Amino acid sequence: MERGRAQELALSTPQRRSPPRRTLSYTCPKSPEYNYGIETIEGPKSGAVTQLLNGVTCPGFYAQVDRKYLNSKAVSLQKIHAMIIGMSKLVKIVLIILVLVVLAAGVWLFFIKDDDGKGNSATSSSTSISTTGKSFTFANPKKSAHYESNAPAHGSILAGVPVNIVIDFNFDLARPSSISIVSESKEYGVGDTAIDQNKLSMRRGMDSKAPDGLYTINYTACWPDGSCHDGSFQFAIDSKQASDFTDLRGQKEVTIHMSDIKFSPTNIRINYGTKVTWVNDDGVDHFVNTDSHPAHTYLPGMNSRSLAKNATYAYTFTQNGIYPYHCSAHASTMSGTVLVD
Ligand SMILES: [Cu+2]
Repeated sequence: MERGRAQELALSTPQRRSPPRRTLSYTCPKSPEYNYGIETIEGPKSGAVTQLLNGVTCPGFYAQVDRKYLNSKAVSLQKIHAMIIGMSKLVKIVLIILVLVVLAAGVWLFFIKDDDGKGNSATSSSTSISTTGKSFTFANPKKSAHYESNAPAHGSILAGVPVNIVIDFNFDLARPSSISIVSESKEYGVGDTAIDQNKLSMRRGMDSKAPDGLYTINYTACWPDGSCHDGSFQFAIDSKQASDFTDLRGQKEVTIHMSDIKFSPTNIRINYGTKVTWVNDDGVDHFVNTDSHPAHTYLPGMNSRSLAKNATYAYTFTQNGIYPYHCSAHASTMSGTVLVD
């Protein structure tokens, strides 16, 4: 330490006691020959500025030390420290609880927001009314990991029994993935669940004599690493809706026009073995694509190529059931249904 100008002060953290104490190590600048050594002062308070030590005064120095002490960050922290130490136990507990409540609220808000984003809440439902006035209440679907779409669509009310249930994913499926089709505790799935060749869809046939009602599809999707995830969705069958379909039964061949961005007639009823031909009357290209969109997996063999103006496409129906389809170029507005019985 350089004598004469040394004004070093080492402030050590006070021990846990009240009032706080400080320890100062200093040298009097005006009388460098006197090293006062270490002195402990009760404080901080400005009243301590002029002290007599060993009978020698060091005017101004105490005031300087005291000001530095009061203005320093160390003092600010010390004040907070002292305040906390000085608090009653009850106040401390209340403060801790307050901090925990704020943290918990933050976490809760974060996860609620996350759930909304996924639309994956199982707590709400929606009600739909069929064309015959029958009402069905559908629970919110539960989407498994890697889920993309399914056919028939969740919440749809069908005029006939689906020929199969298809669920699409964005990851390779593996055994033992499975689909269950249940109405009023009875299983209507037929045969084993099959994984498509591209491994992105799985399907299961359905009992063609399944009655009207609400159906719940519970599925387990498994991946090559052996892990599995569950999901579910619902649809309903109200066969009386078939009376609203254009009845083309008794004809071996029928025609559907693609006109003004619509399938016309939109919903048709035909017999088993009938050949349906679609004709594009519009200036824009159309498609015949089975649901869902854009997977088109309900009945891949029924999907057409792109159909330009005046192009035609034909498909012969050889299985009873309902066939929901759409044009993938106008998926949101251009759809139709074929009912075979
Ligand atoms: Cu189209």
